[in-house]
Amino acid sequence: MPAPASAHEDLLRDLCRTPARISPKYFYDQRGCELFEAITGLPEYYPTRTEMGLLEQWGADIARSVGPCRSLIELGAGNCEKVRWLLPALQPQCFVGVDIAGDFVLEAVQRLAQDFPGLQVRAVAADICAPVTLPEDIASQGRLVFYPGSSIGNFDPGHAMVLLRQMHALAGEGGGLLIGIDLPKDRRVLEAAYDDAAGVTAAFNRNALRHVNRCIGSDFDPAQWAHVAFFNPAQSRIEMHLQACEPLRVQWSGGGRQFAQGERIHTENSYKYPLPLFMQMLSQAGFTACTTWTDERDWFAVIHARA
Ligand code: AVJ
Repeated sequence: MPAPASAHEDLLRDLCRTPARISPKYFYDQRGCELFEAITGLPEYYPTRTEMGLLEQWGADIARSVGPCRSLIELGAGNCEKVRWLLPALQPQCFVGVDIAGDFVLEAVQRLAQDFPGLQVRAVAADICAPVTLPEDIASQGRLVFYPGSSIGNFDPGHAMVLLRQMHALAGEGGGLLIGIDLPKDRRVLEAAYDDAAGVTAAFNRNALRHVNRCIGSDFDPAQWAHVAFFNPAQSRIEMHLQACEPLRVQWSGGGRQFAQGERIHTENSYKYPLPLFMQMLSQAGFTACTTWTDERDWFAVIHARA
């Protein structure tokens, strides 16, 4: 699928910067979605497992905090596995899965509809960076926006604030937000989660180059790029980069550039916000009264905030 014109321009501009960067959204082509699914099952990758445990353990409590919920709207829904833990307790009439990988999420909501008879489902193919337009038949009342997985961590704090305000508007009056955030912790735990022994995260990182090749007709050779992941304590974030193993020239339709040996392309940030700071951000975005659930190690938090 060639990227739309403006996305295409963003990508070319990002590749020509120094240091170059590729937006993390380019991870999620079909193969990237599958690799991310594999990451969520890795022994080192604790976030998904920890968050699912919280949803499973506290589902009834979460449902009480949320109250009546007509439509559950998941942003970055992917394979829609997490919401399975919420549906029995929340009992919404309708589930809307929003994801940049449109075909992937469409198949996932169809599986949900089979497993939860009576649940209406919708799939929306959209980049959640822009305000999301929902299908017209989704009532404006009784909305719960669900943004799990700590995906908010992919955006720098200023951009995260913009997105939280958009989620506040999407939830609407009387609605709410249920969001998962990964918390700061021992850097060895963090770094292992983003540089696993089996090399799945490395494959996921390199796969972005294949996706970019299809989008702009470039000739990146993933084998020439090394996976680099480390915790940046000053910014409280994991950074992922691809590092050129040798001097390279990459060509694309209408351009190209040189990369020196060791030069990096920045592919992802994953911010780890301390809980009190994130609570402040929610309140600045217009949310009130929050309930928080954390695991016994305080590694991950699920937060319900009222719009
Ligand atoms: C999907 C953004 C939450 O930051 O942990 C996993 C993506 N990157 N391993 C994360 C990811 C490398 C993930 N999010």
